[in-house]
Amino acid sequence: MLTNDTDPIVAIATAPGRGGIGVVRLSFGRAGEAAALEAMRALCGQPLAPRHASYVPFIDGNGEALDRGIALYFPAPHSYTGEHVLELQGHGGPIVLQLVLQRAIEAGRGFGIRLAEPGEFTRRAFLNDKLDLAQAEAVADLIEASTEAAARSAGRSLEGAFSREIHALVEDVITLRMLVEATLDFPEEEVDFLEAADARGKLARIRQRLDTVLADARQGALLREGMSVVLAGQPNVGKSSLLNALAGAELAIVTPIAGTTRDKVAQTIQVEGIPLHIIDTAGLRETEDEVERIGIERTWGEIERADVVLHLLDARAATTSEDAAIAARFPQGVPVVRVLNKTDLAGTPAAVHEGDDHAREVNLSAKTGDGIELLRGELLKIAGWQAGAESVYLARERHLIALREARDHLAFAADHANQQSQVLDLFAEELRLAQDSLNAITGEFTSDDLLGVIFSRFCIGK
Ligand SMILES: Nc1nc2c(ncn2[C@@H]2O[C@H](COP(=O)(O)OP(=O)(O)OP(=O)(O)O)[C@@H](O)[C@H]2O)c(=O)[nH]1
Ligand SMILES: [Mg+2]
Repeated sequence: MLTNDTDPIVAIATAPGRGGIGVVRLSFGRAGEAAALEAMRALCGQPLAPRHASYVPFIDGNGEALDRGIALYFPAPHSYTGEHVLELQGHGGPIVLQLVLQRAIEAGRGFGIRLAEPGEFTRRAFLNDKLDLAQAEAVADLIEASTEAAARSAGRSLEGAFSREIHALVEDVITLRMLVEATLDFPEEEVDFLEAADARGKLARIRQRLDTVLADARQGALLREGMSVVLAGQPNVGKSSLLNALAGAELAIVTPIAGTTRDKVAQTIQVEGIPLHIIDTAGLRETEDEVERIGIERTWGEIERADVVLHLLDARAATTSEDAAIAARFPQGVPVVRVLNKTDLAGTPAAVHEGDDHAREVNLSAKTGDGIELLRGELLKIAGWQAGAESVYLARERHLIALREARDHLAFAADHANQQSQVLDLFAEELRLAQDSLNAITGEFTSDDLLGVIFSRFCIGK
């Protein structure tokens, strides 16, 4: 849907449900100050001093108080959206907030107010240069953060840490581009140019810097998205026991009966702030049982989608042809960790090592918990997590894609610079493309479609 970015808008800004305080927010768009004054008179019975907390009744059409609370008026441009904004902080009940909202719509009919769409306040903040696109996304990520690490790194992005890195990279690319473009006008100097201006050295430093940003951003994306870890193996090897051990709760049913788990059981756990989506599945074997067969089909479906597969085996038994057949069906390119479970029965110590085929192997006991730490460590390693990385900022898949694009363009530029017949205009073109990719992150040049996608995922009122 096409939004008009200048309409006056209103929404309940606090979460649905009951709470101490509930906020109704109005942003007046093109209707501006006149509309703000009209709304203040209609809703609060008086004009309000800018940025002062006024304790007033919120009144209905008959002058009766619906609620009483704090009203705040933020004249443009010093507001969240950059427009004239009125905030009514009343009591946090769903009905009373609905009444205040309806009253705001009624009072704003004259100047065309409408309900805000999801993320529309933040979209305006972006359009009015209050936030860049990466910061606007960080607002949503901060609200959605499910771990402390994710919240802290979203906070850093919102403060502009990520955007500053991107801007610094763009600045460096621009400086190099200016050098090149200037030389393009004097073709006879082309050959000397790369030497004289240390263009190759400059490019190499930019590429190095970009790699660091990309590594940090990858960590950030991990904090946001997490990793799905599928437990697979023959019946009775202890998959459900391992899920329970990792989660620290009796989530899945554990019995000595082979074929206990039929349907998948999933639980998200946090390891060093990284969400790991652990999925316990039906044991893999030939079966006549219709229900179990469907469960096994689903197991394979989960394995196809996994970021990591934990192949569980019994530490007491030699690897069987069934185990080999299971391993052969694992999808290419997905990391697999072999977990040799029940070390307490096998009488072997907990350990982690590399198997004959270079796959990682962890010996542990889901029952005693011995070795579970080693498995957590392996999972973090696969995730590429660097412990103690303080500077991580929350990033999204979109940012990673743009950073990788920029990295590739810079690599092409380096190729051009290193060829015998240095093709300066191609060198310049790759730099320009790299700059475009970086700019897309902060939203300097971003299509309307992308904005629509990004902001529609926000909650209403934000
Ligand atoms: N001693 C010991 N017993 C274990 C261990 N892990 C699992 N078990 C036992 O092995 C049996 C099977 O465990 P489950 O966790 O249900 O195995 P599963 O792989 O989920 O089995 P299915 O759901 O049938 O595929 C249960 O009796 C568990 O108590 C372990 O580390 N040590
Ligand atoms: Mg099970």
